[in-house]
Amino acid sequence: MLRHTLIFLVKDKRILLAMKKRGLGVGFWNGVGGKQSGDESIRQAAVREAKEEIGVDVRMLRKMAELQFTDNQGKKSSATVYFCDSWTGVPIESEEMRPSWFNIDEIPYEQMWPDDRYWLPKLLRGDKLTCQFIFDQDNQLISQRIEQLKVR
Ligand code: 6OG
Repeated sequence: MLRHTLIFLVKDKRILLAMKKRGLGVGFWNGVGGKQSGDESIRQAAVREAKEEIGVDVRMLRKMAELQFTDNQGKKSSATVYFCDSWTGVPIESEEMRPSWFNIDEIPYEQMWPDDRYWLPKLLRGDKLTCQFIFDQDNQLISQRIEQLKVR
């Protein structure tokens, strides 16, 4: 299964989203992240992607959610979601992503993956979740299941 990472920098009621400039999810605001590769752990992948995509060194990742996606072919992928409130460096644009700060009550869900509106508000209230989403051929959400995260 393809495993992805997602990190959201979160501080003082603001959240850092980044506009995906190419590839999967182009045109959507999202956390920063990408595919786990080689023999790295999922946390190592998350750290590496944050550096590559917005130039920051993240510290103290808080695991907030485990998302599972199934596409219309039945193919499954996952995303492990972390919040981070401690990092060094200033987020900068890369070839892949353009970062921008948003107030947590002004998150542009209409320009994000359609699943995000169901789990991100809960994470921002402190919930830790396990979620399953099924998409149809037009990338519309056709099924969802959201539970409290059990395994850490
Ligand atoms: P690269 O292809 O750039 O990684 N991703 C999703 N994020 C959300 N919020 N919802 C989805 O619903 C997603 N599917 C994929 C994971 C792609 C990035 O896009 C995220 C990765 O961070 C289906 O390596």
